[in-house]
Amino acid sequence: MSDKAYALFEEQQALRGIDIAAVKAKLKALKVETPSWGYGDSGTRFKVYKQTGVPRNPFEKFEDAAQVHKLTGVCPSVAIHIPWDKVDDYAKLKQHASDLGVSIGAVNPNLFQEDDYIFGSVTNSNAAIRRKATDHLLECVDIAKTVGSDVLSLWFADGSNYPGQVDIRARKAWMYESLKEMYNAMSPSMRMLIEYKFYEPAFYHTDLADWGMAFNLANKLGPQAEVLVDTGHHPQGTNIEHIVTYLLDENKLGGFHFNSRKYGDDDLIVGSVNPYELFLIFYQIIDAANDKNPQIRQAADNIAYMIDQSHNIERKIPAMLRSVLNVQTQYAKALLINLEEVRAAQENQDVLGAEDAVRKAFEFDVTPLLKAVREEIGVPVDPMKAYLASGYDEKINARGKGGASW
Ligand code: LRH
Ligand code: MN
Ligand code: MN
Repeated sequence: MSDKAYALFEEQQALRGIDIAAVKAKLKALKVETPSWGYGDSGTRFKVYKQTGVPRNPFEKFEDAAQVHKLTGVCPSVAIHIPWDKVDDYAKLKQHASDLGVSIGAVNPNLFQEDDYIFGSVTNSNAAIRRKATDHLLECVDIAKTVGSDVLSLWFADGSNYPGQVDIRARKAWMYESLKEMYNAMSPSMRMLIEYKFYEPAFYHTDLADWGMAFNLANKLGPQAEVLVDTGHHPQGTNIEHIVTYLLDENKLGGFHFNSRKYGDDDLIVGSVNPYELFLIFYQIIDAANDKNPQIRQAADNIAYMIDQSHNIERKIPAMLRSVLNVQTQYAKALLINLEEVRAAQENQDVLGAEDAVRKAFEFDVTPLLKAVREEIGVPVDPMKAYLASGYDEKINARGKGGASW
């Protein structure tokens, strides 16, 4: 890295009233969880592509995830999805993770993989299937206890394809009943993050279709239930940063599933299509983290940042690295917003001044800053380059084809 580039950057930011030491501390504190399924084979409803070198089991998924952490220093935990990551001995998986320098993060129950759930899981009109689904949720609470995870991430594919197909109100009650049972089984340090999606795989109605429904459910369940915002789960044009801000202010923003999209739930590399949206999300979070009210500040510091992507056509590990670097870049840019300048413009009802105060932070090149931070935490200044030069991507080809799907 050129020290000159960084010196110039620091000087430029100091002149704008930005405390670079504070910005660096924030960047070092940002942690991004990667998903086990992002290392496996995936595809569309038309085809799952089989790549060479894909992990054959959850243990190998952790080995790949550990590479991402080793090179970036900011991905110390890995989300698991059960039964995609089902193993006989979860304590062994926990030990394996810890030997690799990472830990098990969010535990995601999976209630969309079996034929039994064709008409729904926790909202199925058949009580026996609802029981089975709820038992799986309880099993996941136990797994979380075994692996020492405090986060349970819930997403339901439940919904219907045609008007009149189901009793929407009955299903709403069943959803609550099931989640309440799970909620009661959680230990006090655990959080239940409730994810929503407006459509897919159900095309007429989805039982948890938007943030309002997830928010209402979380409120009814109690303080340990919060909302999970997956950036790909909204209708086109939705102001996601507004939803984020609203939830933060209500102390109900649990976390994110970051990914990028152009059309539907595309699960593309985060920040690849819409970096400004990601930047604006971070702007709102940073603004809340600087609020006068300590409760809002605490809410902003307690967000679980997770990636949720499917790398259908990309090499998995470089795709994950790219994602993490993109998140860091947009967070770094948002940290350069002079919040006092924004506030002053807002007070003067200076529309263009306020917009300018936000936008101009986006326009800085934060490469020298990120390189300096990486140097300080002892990881390669260019993690992608380091990975490609490491030989790991060639080494894993020995696994052959036919690894785990998702
Ligand atoms: C659903 C979803 C949810 C699942 C994951 C694999 O679209 O975003 O988070 O758990 O994808
Ligand atoms: Mn998701
Ligand atoms: Mn999704």
